[in-house]
Amino acid sequence: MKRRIFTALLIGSAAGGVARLAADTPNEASVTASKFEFTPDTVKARVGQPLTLVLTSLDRIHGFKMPDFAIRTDIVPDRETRVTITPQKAGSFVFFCDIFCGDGHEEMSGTLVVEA
Ligand SMILES: [Cu+2]
Repeated sequence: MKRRIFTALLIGSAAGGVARLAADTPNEASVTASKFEFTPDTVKARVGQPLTLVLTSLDRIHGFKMPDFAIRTDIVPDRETRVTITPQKAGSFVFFCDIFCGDGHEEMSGTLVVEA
């Protein structure tokens, strides 16, 4: 019985979260790093809408660099690294791994697609 009430509360607060999205609670996009790719390698965002990238690694430390947003961080295994951006213009912006992680490192990149 107690469990049911708890579940109802959870759903209630989740619905509240959705309502707040329209205001300024960041949307979230999960991106997983592994040798030698980001999954997904395309992330969508909207102009003026905050987006939190939730970065995780499956194997080793990778880097995450997105020069157009002046962002760089490590992505450490077994840890979530969260970065919030608010794009100010539409376009395609590259992100890539900037920690040498092996033979395919140079190919390890992705694109943030910002729509108006
Ligand atoms: Cu790398």
